[in-house]
Amino acid sequence: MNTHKTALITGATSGIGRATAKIFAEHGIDLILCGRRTEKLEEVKKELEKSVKVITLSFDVSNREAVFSAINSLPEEWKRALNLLINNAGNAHGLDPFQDASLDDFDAMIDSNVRGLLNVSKAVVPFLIENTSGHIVNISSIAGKETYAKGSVYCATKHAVEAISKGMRIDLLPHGIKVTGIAPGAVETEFSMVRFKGDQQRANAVYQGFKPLVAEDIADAVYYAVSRPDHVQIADITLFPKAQASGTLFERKTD
Ligand code: 8X3
Repeated sequence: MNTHKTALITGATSGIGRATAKIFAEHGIDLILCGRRTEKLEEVKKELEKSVKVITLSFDVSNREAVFSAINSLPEEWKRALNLLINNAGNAHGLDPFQDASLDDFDAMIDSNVRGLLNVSKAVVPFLIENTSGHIVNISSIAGKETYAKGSVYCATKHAVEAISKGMRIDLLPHGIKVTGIAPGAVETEFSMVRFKGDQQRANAVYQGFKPLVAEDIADAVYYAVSRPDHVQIADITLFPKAQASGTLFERKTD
């Protein structure tokens, strides 16, 4: 069994993906960094290739052909080494009551959070099986465990991620591939800026009056999951800021 780790991370240009790439590099895990923004990918590569081998692949996870052609174009030695998949790419678009929300926003979330995760996983899993070891970490959300107001379809996509993680864990069992779902609550990243389409005020309000999680906190949980002894499989991690108790319950201080 190959004990050296090589990880493919989606959404590696920012937020949780980028922080995960960083902590992996600190622990000697070689990296296949994937994202849409080529310049950003190069920037992360430059920063991390001082410590580990890094290769970049630029594609949109929701574009099936682009996903398969990029992953299948990996050099043979990278394909043979690949044993970790971090499905991180995903976003929320809008926070509106179902009756007011746009179908375009629904499509965008289904495309990145569900179709994207499926495309990348289907392209990578054959290599994990071939390499007889592997671990998939799917970044879910508290929205995968609860449904909250104005979040119907975002919550639906993350519920899908939860179901896919469970299904993968069952079906990949004979292949010795571990599957972990990580479900964060409020994490301060570009997430809210994307959800609110660049409305800085609305984005800031999400994190007002309490200390949110930061991307590094989630990266830490991802690294914990992938660094357990071989016989240990972390199925689920749900993590909140100290000031959060559910998808919607926050203890905010006003000053
Ligand atoms: C992001 C966290 O609480 O906005 O997935 O659903 S939340």
